Amino acid sequence: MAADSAVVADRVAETFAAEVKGLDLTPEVIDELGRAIFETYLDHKVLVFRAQDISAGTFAKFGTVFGRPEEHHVLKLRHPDEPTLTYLSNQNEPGRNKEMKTSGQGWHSDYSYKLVPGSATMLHGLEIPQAGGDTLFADAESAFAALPEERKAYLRTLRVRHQYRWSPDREDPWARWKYIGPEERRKTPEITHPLVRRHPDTGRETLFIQPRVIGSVIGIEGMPEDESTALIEELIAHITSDRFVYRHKWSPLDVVVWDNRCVLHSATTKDLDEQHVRRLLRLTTAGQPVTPSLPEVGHSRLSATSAP
Ligand SMILES: O=C(O)CCC(=O)C(=O)O
Ligand SMILES: [Fe+2]
Repeated sequence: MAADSAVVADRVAETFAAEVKGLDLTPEVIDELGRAIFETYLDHKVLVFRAQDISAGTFAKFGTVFGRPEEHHVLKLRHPDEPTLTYLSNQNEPGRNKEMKTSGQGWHSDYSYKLVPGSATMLHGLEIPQAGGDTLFADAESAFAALPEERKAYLRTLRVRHQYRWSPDREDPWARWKYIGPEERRKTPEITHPLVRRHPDTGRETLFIQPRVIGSVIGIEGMPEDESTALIEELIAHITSDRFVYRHKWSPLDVVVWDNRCVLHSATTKDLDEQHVRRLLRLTTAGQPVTPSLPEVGHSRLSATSAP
C-alpha cells in the first residue's frame, strides 16, 4: 500500500513494526505526507521515527495524522501549552502519585476498560536512559490469524467483561475501590467488548484481550471463572510469544506510534532505577466502540451485570 508513497519503512520484527527512514517530522512534512504515514501505520501497526528534534507543537500536530487527539481530563498532567500532550516520567513530578512512575507496566491496550477504548498512542522520548525502560509490543492480529480455523470460529462468539482497576484478589475482591473515589467509580462501570474485533480501517480481525489485573479484565462473559481465567492466560501467552513481539529500545528523540486496536504493549519501567531519568511526551487519539467480527456478537456495551 505504502510502496508507491514517499514513506520508506523497514520491518523491525517478524510480523509487524517498522522503522521509517529519512523523514524529519516538520509541520510541512506532516501536511504533505500525513496520509502516506497513516497508511504505513495501518500496514505495520507500530512505527518508529528516530532522532526527531521537534517542538511540543509539532508533536501535537503529528498526532492529528492518526485521528482526533484527546485532551487529558486531569489538568495538572497536561503540557502547559499543548492540552493534548501529557508527560510520562519515572521521576518525582509535581501533582503525580508514585504509581505513575511505572504506569503502563504489564500487557495492555490503552483504555480497554472504556466503552470507547483508545485508538493510536504516541510517545516522544525527551530524556532516555543509556539502557532499560524499553517498551514491548505484541501483534494480537497476527496471533489471531495464526490460530486454527475451528478455534477462531469459537473465539469469535465470545465477549469479555472489563472494569477499570478490577482486582482478582480473592482475599479482597473490592481492592480497586482503594484506588478510586465515588465519582471515578461512577464513570467506570462494568462493560463488555467482543473478544474478536474487526479493525475499523483495515477490516482485519484481532484478539482484544488483556491480562486480568493489568488490563482490568474480569473474565469471559457467561463462563465459569476457572475456565475463563485459563482461556485468558492461554491467549495472552500466545499473543506475547516471541514471534509476535517487538522490543523497542529507546534512543533520545525517538517518536513511536502504535495502534491499540490491534497491538498490546507494556512498559518495563519497574526494572529501571530512578537515577536513570526517563521522560517522554504522550498523545492519544479518540477511538470507536469495538466492532465485533460477527455482527450478532454485538458492539461494546454496558454489562448486563453492571451494578449501579
Ligand atoms: O512507558 C512506556 O514504555 C509505555 C507507557 C504506556 O503504556 C503508555 O504510554 O500507554
Ligand atoms: Fe499504555
